[in-house]
Amino acid sequence: NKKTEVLDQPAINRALTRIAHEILEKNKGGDNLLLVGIKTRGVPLAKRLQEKIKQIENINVPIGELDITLYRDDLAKAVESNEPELKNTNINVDIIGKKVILIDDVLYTGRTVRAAMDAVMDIGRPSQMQLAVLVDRGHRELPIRADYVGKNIPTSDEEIIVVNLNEEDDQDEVSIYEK
Ligand code: 3GP
Ligand code: 5GP
Ligand code: MG
Repeated sequence: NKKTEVLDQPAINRALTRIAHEILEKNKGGDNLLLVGIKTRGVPLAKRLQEKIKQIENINVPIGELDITLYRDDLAKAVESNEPELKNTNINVDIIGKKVILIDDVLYTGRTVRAAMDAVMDIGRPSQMQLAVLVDRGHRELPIRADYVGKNIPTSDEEIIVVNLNEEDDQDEVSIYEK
């Protein structure tokens, strides 16, 4: 059960500051952006990016949230057949024509993001979707990549990334655990 810290509080903050600048650079400002956090920890990350964009350009970018949970069939099925599915949506902004930036803590197989893209498309057609993640741990099973990455952390299947955020866990820390 070995643990290695990969990002401490200042490093997480710097990565998010950089991503906020990258979002503004790529989109030539904050017009028509909508930040959508994927629960649980994508939501506080979206709020932090919203705050940083406010500090940098003095604009208020709207945010929304999606709750996508790994769907587990009650009948004992193979683990591989479990697919993430939408549980709840809270987006009180018109999505049509918006540039939606999905935000999650960890990108792994890409299946959560695929479900999130479906959920957004069901609500309304955005002009674009982009993806920001704090950690990309590799092992994609779908052709999905992030536009903004806090840190690439190549992992083995035996390792998991633990993301602690102040809002949920009373500290900011990203670590690798060996199972
Ligand atoms: P999150 O809701 O903040 O994203 O999936 C529920 C929680 O379990 C996630 O928190 C995530 O941090 C944690 N987790 C750790 N390893 C895994 C994993 O391999 N898959 C999933 N889906 N979640 C994981
Ligand atoms: P994916 O659907 O890409 O396989 O997994 C992405 C989702 O699962 C993210 O919401 C993320 O929170 C969670 N996840 C997958 N692997 C890990 C991991 O190693 N650590 C953490 N903290 N979350 C993970
Ligand atoms: Mg997550």
